[in-house]
Amino acid sequence: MTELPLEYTEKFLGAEDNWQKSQNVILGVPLDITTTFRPGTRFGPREIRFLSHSLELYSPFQKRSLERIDFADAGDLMLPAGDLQGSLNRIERMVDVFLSDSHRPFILGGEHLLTWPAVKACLKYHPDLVILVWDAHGDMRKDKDGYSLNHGTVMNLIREAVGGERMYLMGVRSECETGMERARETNIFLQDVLEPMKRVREEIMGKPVYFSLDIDVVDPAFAPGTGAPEPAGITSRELMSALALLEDLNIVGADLVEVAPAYDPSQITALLAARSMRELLLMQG
Ligand SMILES: [Mn+2]
Repeated sequence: MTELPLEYTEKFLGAEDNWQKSQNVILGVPLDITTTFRPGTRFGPREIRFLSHSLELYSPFQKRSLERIDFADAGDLMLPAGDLQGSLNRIERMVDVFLSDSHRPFILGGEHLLTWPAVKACLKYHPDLVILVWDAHGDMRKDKDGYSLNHGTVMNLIREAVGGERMYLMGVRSECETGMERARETNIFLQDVLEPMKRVREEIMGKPVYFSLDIDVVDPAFAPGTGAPEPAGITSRELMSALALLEDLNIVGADLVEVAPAYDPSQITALLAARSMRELLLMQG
């Protein structure tokens, strides 16, 4: 495992340490290289894990406890500092290692570009993969200052790989004009997440789904700790209601990205992220 070094961290609430024995695996991916505005997502995984310990193991809504969920925390994937392509390759290989042994990855980011190598690995095992994204931004730029690998191009990279018809983008309220033209080739829903999820749920039921939750889909009032906050987002209650609609979907991989603790002095963003991850994990029971 020297090629894919894992760093020991505090574990997520209720997680086992031996990921080889668990079907569901949390992986921290502190990628923080291409952020265009405020950096700092490399500290996201650590902060989300820390805040997870303020939550209950049990959810009165799902009537399930993390104690009875088969999941482990593999720690953080160590990334070669400053080496973007090397980092992306390592993320893809790690997700591949999980999927090749029937583990289901739940990634804590990190910036949104990490979704690209994670999806690439998933496509090897699930060529009919559906991409479900909740994000304030379309991330549909072709490039940023000439560079095609960026957290603002990630959904365009995926669109070019899988085609827009298998992508469902929800909660979008910010994108450049040409990016919006590309976004219209996907199933894009502006502003809202809950109503679109009610409409789309049956359509994607049974299909292998990669779910990507960018915390900035939530209004900055509830989730200020992120690199590129965008006003007029969904509430934390709407996020929980929308997450409940993921029940019984065939999620083969997921990530939760863009938590940047430096702008989160009250830690509510990391706490909301931890709560979201708890709900996702409880659904795997
Ligand atoms: Mn975003």
